[in-house]
Amino acid sequence: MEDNQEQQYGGDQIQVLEGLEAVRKRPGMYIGTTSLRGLHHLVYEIVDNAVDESLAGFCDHIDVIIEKDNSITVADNGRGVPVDINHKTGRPAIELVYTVLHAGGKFGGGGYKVSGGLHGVGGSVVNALSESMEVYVKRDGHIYNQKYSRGAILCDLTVIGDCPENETGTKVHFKPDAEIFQESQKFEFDTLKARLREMAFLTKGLKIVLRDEREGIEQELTFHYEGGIKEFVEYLNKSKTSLYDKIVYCEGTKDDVYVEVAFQHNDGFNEVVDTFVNNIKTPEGGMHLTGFRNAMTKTFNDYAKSNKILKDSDQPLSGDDIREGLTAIVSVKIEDPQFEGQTKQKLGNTVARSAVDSIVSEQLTYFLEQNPDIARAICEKSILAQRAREAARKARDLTRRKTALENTALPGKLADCSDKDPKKCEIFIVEGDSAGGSAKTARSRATQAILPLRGKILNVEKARLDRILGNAEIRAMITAFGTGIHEDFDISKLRYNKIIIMTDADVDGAHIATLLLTFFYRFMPELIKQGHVYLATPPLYKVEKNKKVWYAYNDEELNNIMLEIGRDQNNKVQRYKGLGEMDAEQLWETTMDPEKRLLKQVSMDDDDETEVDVTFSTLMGDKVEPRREFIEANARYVNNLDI
Ligand code: 28G
Repeated sequence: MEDNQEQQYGGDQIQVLEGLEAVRKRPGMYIGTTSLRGLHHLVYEIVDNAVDESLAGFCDHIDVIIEKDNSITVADNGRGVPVDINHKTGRPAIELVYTVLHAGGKFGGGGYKVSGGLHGVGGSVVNALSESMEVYVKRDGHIYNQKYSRGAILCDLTVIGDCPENETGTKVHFKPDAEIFQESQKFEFDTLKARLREMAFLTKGLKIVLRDEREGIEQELTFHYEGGIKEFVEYLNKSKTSLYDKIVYCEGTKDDVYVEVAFQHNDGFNEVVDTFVNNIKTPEGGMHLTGFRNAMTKTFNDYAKSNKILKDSDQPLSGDDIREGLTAIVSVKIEDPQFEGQTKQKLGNTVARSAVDSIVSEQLTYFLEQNPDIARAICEKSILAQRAREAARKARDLTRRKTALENTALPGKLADCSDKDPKKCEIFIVEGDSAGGSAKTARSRATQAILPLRGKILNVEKARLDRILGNAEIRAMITAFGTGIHEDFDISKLRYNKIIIMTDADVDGAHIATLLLTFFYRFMPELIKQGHVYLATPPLYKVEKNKKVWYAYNDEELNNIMLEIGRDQNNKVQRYKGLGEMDAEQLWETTMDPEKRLLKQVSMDDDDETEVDVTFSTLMGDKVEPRREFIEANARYVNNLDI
């Protein structure tokens, strides 16, 4: 047997399989990108297959291990990939799974991956992009193994041992190919954590264990939610005060679409509705979301009318009114999902709309009848929202810049730039009038605008729309940016290519920056997603020696400077406490001059959105305990802000 294999797979006989050659040539077509994101995608492809085995009803445990050498092991306790000989090809079924490129990948090649009980198509793609991959299967009392490398088969499927008959499962170990993933081959625990947690929420009863074995950073987390998406909603609302105790839950199958919806209102004002198709997030929504919204609007209006909470002569509640403070998960499983829209992240199947609409309408109507207190609480909150929305509409009209002729002036405190080409322009949002003054003097007038803010801006996590839009600082920003907010948002109207937050390098400054980011995230998230938002980094120290000046942006830099120039009693080290301590010239030189300054770009993509939402509501919401936990858990990231 051994000899035989040597003959078959020795040296020059090893060849990359046709099809997998294409994957190595154009990896982007199959995993989107070869950046860090693509690297993590390999793990999801393999885990998806294990989750499919769980959805088929045969697996309730998945282990995901980041090994010491940054390779990955995934193991499940499912039936084990079939090992019997496929009659058409004369090869074991498992070999085909890992060496034949299956039709349709998520990122090209026509058609889309169908997860949800059908076993994904990613095994061969991961093989193609791994310097080594081994698969182990326990089935029929045997342990089988086959090895691959860069899309080639290294040996035939071999029985390497025995096990009890009732022990079954699949284990895949792979090491991503450094030739492909040139940017980095280091897995990030937190990135895997977020996606695996989401997977576990979406697959009730499934236990996923994530373990990091790397030296010095060993850790392990278990995700296991018997309540599934009900617990997902609970998790999203954990930093918020819920309006009622229960989680509303609807589930059913119609026209072969399996529908699951869970929601709960909180006493806040934001709407968080995350939608999924076959466990894949659909950031742009689509038919399932439309069906959900229709059902909510119709059912609550019907209820409010028939229970005399709304009179016939009253304005009906709008969808937005009913969804104020709503946290919801909509998850559908469908045989042949059609993805549409610019980024192919929007569900197109109309059958999903009618399925979600009818299942939610029917079960929600019943729920409201059974829970009149909850029904009333939601209706009353919606009516308050309706009134606030009317007031906000009036306030908002003030923030809409009309045409130049109509003379809705830019805010008085804004020192605008003279160049009218937004691509060349930037705006500094500056903490405090005095720093604002220096910035105005220092700036390059043609392309840099300055908007000073007085004190702390309003915390938008804790205020309703009418109050937020009544706030002068917030109105000034909206008018200055030009884009409008929420559904009025139009990126093509953006008046500055860069929006730069410039605050003191201390705790208050960090707080103000967080308040501003919260506002941008809730009202104009595209500004962040499209990379228009930046943080200025003023220096922490100024060092002077013999009339020469150095600036240090952190303690390490300060040390380096001191080493370079030598410690000497003529050295003068000044610690900047705030922007106000710098004169205009220093501010320009250290923080504003595009040639010398250091800007940090604030980034977020759709993958991060759930976590970003939880983070903002934890940091800015009204519950103290989750915030304390968060700060304790993340304290290592905060570097001595207030020495
Ligand atoms: C540990 C890492 C990832 C998997 C299974 C189980 C079956 C399977 C996987 O079938 C589809 C191919 C050829 C029939 C299905 C076992 C039916 C009966 C399976 C995994 C079905 C592949 N018994 N577990 N694939 N075909 N776990 N975990 O990949 O004929 S993949």
